[in-house]
Amino acid sequence: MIDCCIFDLDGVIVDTAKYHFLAWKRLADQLDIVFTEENNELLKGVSRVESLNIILRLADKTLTEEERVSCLERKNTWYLEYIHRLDRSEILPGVEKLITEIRGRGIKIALGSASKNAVIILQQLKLMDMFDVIVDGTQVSQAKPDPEVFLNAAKDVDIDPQKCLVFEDAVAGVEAALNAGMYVIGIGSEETLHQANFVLQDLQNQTLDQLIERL
Ligand code: B16
Ligand code: MG
Repeated sequence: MIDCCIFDLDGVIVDTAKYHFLAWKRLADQLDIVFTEENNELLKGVSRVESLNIILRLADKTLTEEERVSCLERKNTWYLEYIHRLDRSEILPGVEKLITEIRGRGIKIALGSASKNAVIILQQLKLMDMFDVIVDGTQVSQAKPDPEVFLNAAKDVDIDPQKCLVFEDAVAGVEAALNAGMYVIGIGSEETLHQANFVLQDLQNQTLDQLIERL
């Protein structure tokens, strides 16, 4: 029934949202925009460019194209300072065990992330070898909830979308998986991710058989 598992990165494999927040907050402070952790929820699964748009809209602020590019560069430089300090202790509970089990059963594993920093993050976590295919923000033109990122992953491993299972923490990501015709397990709160086949708080103590049984 499932021949490929596709993992989102931020919020599923590692909690980088806190580093995105610190970097966006630093930028917002420079721009005199109030930006809270609650606002940060709006940025989950959303591309870097669209994240900046959301922050600017919060304060009804417009920037020139040149200023926007400079903001995006500054934010990413600060974000990368945190990412370069990431290590394996930050892999979220249960993730590595589940991925190891899936690989052991000969099921394909892909990454489907909006992040343009996905490869650096996987390298820091020493998880690169676990993935048959990596599709990230450097390779897609349409952001989630468009299904492009997940459909490309399925195509690259040559598996029918209907036999793919996606793990996602963002509403836009859950919608992207459903738009791709895939199964999706939400990681996070039932309240926000209710469109998923089902929702788990995290991947701790989960086996693939238990998950498939609930789909
Ligand atoms: P970057 P995911 C997404 O990753 C994050 O959830 C989102 O908050 C971030 O803005 C986006 O990546 C772009 O990240 O600035 O590194 O290119 O959850 O799709 O793995
Ligand atoms: Mg995510």
